[in-house]
Amino acid sequence: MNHQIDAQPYPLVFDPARTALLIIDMQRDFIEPGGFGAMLGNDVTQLTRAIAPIRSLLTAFRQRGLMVIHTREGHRPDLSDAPPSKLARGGGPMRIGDAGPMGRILVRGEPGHDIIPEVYPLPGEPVIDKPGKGSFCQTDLELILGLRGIRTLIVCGVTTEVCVHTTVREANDRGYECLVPDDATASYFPEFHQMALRMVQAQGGIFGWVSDSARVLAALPPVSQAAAA
Ligand code: TIU
Repeated sequence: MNHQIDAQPYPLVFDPARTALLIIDMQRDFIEPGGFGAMLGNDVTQLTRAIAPIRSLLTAFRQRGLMVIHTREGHRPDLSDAPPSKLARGGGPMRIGDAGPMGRILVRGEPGHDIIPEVYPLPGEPVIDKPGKGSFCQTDLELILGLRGIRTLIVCGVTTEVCVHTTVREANDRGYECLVPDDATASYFPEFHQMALRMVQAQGGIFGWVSDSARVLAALPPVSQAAAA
């Protein structure tokens, strides 16, 4: 059954059963001091604003039995999947793979690579480990979405102009309809956040739609109706 989210540049019509909440990289390495985000010289406190809205969406999707997918950016411990160009970036004394206060930076299995407790995945919720910024590059995300018949993605997480934006662009080119809730995404640079969301909705929705968590929540079916569907 179709529902409608109040969004820009125009309302998004969607079928909840064919919609997934895609939560991008809510990892300690980006959100807490001492991780990859801080290593790049960023003020990580800028990202905390997205936690509560994401948690609301996550709770609502879980209550209705709708699909939830989490992603994590990171690399194998031997860094064999990390391009030398990526390893060389950053400019500071620390590099991906170096030991920091939350373990080796951006390495799978390390404490900093894990998702923050507030939005931690439940068993049965797919977690996509991705080596790059986009969630489709060298992952099985498209296979998982296809098997569930997903056509619409509510994309939230961090950071707006990097991994969220790259994922929305990749998804849009693959035919998925993407909506980004403004308050459920965040950037180390508020002005980049704003511009990134303007880019999504510009030109008649060149990459997708922009809305906010309250409007997404208002458009979801009642819990009982979703459970019965
Ligand atoms: N640096 C930055 O803004 N973001 C990333 O490196 N990865 C993600 O956005 N997840």
